[in-house]
Amino acid sequence: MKLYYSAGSCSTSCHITLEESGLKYEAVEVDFDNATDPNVALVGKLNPLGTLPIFITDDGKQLDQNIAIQTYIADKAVGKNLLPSVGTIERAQAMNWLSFVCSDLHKGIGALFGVSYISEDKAVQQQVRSFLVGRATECIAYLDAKLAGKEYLMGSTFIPADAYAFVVLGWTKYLDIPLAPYKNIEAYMARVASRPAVAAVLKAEGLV
Ligand SMILES: N[C@@H](CCC(=O)N[C@@H](CS)C(=O)NCC(=O)O)C(=O)O
Repeated sequence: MKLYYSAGSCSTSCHITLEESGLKYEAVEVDFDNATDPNVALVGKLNPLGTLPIFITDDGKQLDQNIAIQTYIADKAVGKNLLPSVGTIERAQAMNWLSFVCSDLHKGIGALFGVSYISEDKAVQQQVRSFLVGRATECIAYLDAKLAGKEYLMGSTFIPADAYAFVVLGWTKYLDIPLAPYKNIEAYMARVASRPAVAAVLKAEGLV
């Protein structure tokens, strides 16, 4: 299995799930800040949308959406309990979290990176930013409330959505959105960061 990732982006969550899985994999860095990195051109060829993650299975099939990649890895990691069994309500709840993180949290927080591309006018940027911060903090506050009394999103078991939420919530430090008011999230971030697989991936991607 091969994962193309860029350090600290949403693809880092697939990297974490791979590391948690204990399966054999190759992680290939794509440096979007370096136009001469041949992997940047390769990404454009493999995925016309130009986005990561890109994941290649052992038999050469491609997946390029976080939810599908994370689910595939978790299902392959038999005995690791990364996702509940297919057909159970717990499975649906874990997928519910993966969907929330992908559609609401990721896109809610991630949209803030695009503010300066919308207009050069600072007043417009400020208006757009406050609109987007409103939506992002709604998702963050929702998550904080849901984490009350829990170690992870599903309770005491770590799931791929935890890897994904951890990575996306980490972007807030670049976006001037303080997490300090969200005590459950603060404790959750430290808890996830202390997992050996997470620490190994942060080190491998040069993020610590
Ligand atoms: N719908 C895709 C979205 C993936 C996505 O937004 N990837 C971002 C990184 S977080 C990306 O590769 N953006 C291109 C860039 O940074 O140039 C998924 O859920 O996997």
